[in-house]
Amino acid sequence: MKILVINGPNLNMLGIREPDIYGRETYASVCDKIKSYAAQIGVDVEIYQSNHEGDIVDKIQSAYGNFDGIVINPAAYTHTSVAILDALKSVSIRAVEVHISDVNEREQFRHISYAGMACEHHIIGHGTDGYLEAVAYLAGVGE
Ligand code: CA2
Repeated sequence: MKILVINGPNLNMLGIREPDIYGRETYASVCDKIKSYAAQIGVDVEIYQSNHEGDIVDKIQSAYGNFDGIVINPAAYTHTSVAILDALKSVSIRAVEVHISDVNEREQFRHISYAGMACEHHIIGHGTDGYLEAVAYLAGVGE
């Protein structure tokens, strides 16, 4: 099984600022954690991060026919991007939305998720372990 993990803008800054909200792990260590968990459960994983909406749309489109599942944390684009929603719909690949923080307990503008409308499952506020839970969900581990 092949899973694509997509991270949106500023998530590459993890561990550098706002540790109270996003924790102290660096982006590189989160990626390592996802890769080693995926290897442990026999999943082939690719991780992609971009600060650019169109690049994320391109990456989702390129997953068509090449991946069995998408784990996506669109970061700020969660709350604004119909383009990412449409891209997820266009490829019809099973998708899971992840947010490190509990967006529903934060500002009102973070309560709307466009990308989430194309996702079958949502893992919100479980910290960076949410990525592992999303990979496990798509792989059917623990069912
Ligand atoms: O909780 C999440 O995972 C978010 O997707 C993170 C986004 C935020 O806009 C969403 O509302 C919720 C922000 C990612 C920015 O990450 C930073 C990491 C370190 C320092 C500053 C920002």
